[in-house]
Amino acid sequence: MTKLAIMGAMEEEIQPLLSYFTDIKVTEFANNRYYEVKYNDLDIVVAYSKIGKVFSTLTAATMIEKFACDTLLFSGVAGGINPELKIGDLIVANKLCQHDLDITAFGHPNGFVPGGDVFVKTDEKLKNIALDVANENNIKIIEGTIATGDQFVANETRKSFIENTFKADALEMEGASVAVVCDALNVPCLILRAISDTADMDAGFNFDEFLDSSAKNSANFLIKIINKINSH
Ligand code: 3QA
Repeated sequence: MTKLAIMGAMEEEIQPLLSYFTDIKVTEFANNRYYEVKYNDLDIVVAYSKIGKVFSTLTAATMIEKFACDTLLFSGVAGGINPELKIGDLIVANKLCQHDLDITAFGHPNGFVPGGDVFVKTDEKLKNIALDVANENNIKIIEGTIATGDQFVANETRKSFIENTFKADALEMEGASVAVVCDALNVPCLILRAISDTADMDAGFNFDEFLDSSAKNSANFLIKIINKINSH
C-alpha cells in the first residue's frame, strides 16, 4: 500500500491541499508539523518545509525516513523562464538542478560537485500520470527543467544566467533538493509548480499578487493526480 508524502515550501502551498482532507492527525517533529490523513485507500503525510534547499531537504528526508512515505509529490509555485509559461500555468519537472551550487573556480561546471550530477531526474511514471491528467482534463502543462537555488530571483541578469547555463524553464527554491533526497533514497518523486511570476523586476510584486491563486492551481491539479494514483 502506498504512503504518499505531499510537500510544499510555504503554508499557502499546502493549505489548499489540506482543505480536501478531514480527520487530520498533527505530529510535531524537528521544528515542523506533519499532517497525517487517510484519503480513500491512501495514507498521506502532508507538510510544508519552509523556504529553501536546507529546510526542504530536512522535510523530504523526514517524510521518507521517519514517516515511511514511499512516494513524494511536491506542489507549489515557481518563477517562469520559458516564455510559453504564463502566470498560473503548470510545469512538471523532468529534471532539476541547483543553480547556485558553484565550485567553478576548480574548473567544474555550474551546479556540479564531485559525487553528484548537474541534473537529477524525476520519476518517469509519475510525470506521465501528470501529463495524462492534463490531457484528459484539457489543462495546459509544460514538461521541463527546473532550476533551484536559495535566492528569490527578481532580476533579468540572474534569470538569464539560469536560462543560459541550465536551459531551465522555471526556477524556484526547493525542487532540486527534494529530488536529490528522493533519488538517493529510491523514492519516486513528482515536482509540480504553477507560475506565480517571471523572475524579473516585477517578480516580488507579481508573487504577492498571484501566490494564492497559482498555489491553488497546482494543488487542484495535484489532487487529480492523487485520485489517479488512488485508482491504480
Ligand atoms: C519564495 C517562495 C519559495 O519557496 C520559492 C516561492 C516563485 N517565484 C520565485 C522566484 N525566485 C525563486 N523562487 C520562486 N517559491 C519565497 S520569497 C517570499 C516570501 O514571503 C517559488 C518561487 N522568482 C514571505 C513573507 O515575507
